[in-house]
Amino acid sequence: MSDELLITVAGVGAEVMREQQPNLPLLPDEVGEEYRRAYDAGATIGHIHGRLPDGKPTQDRETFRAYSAAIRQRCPILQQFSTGGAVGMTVEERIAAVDLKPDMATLTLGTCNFGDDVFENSLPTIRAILSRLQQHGITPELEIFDDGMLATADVLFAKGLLKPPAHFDFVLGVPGAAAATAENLNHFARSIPTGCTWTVAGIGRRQTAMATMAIAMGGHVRVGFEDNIYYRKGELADSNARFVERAVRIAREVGREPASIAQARAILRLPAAA
Ligand code: KMH
Ligand code: ZN
Repeated sequence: MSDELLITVAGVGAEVMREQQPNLPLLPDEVGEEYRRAYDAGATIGHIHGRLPDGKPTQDRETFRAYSAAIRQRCPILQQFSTGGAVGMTVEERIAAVDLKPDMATLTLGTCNFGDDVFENSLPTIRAILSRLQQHGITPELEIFDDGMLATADVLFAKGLLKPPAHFDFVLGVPGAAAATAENLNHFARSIPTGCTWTVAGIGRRQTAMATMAIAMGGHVRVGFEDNIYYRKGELADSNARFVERAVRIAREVGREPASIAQARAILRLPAAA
């Protein structure tokens, strides 16, 4: 376990709309400012989805290029592109921007229900995304929404397609996938190979409880509008940074400091910055 805490800000997502969360950033400068505020508050990884100005989700390369530049202009937060995109997107759409060579990109290790929809990640889809990431030398973050996805990780490790240690993100609380419970978090954290690191993304009102458990267990934390729009019951968060600030306060109470960018690179086994 590292004492330093990785905090990922997932500030945009593909599902939440302005009608639900008026502070959702959509334009590049809005995204840049929002991620800069989150970085100033202690976040070291920015998980990025694309949106058109009207809020429609997109994985278009030019949108990612503009977001990436707007963030980079303002702060050195590590950039992690989503390859999950939004449900229903084709694999080619989902990976269209990875040739921009972000610091990391997500790789979901299985199909699951996603509310009324299905988030499709068959083995051929996983292999196609992984191969594109490897072609560009991009470190994947392995997204685990359900127990079976841990078994898929084992298969990929056994076949040598992935090499431990890897970094996992346990996304707990999506309707139709694994619930955000202490039992599931403990089970997931114990199921990954020795030396691997992990983050938890608790969905909805379980975000803070899951983050608190992860902080105590030696894991890492993801917060932001993609997963949760309320600061507390009935109160919309006025920015993603509020969630980061709260994670930092909780971490400091148990003796953990937010990681610096250099520490985050070391924890994630990313190459040192050029
Ligand atoms: N929007 C979800 C369907 C990822 O970023 O890699 C998928 C997702 C996962 O958000
Ligand atoms: Zn995402």
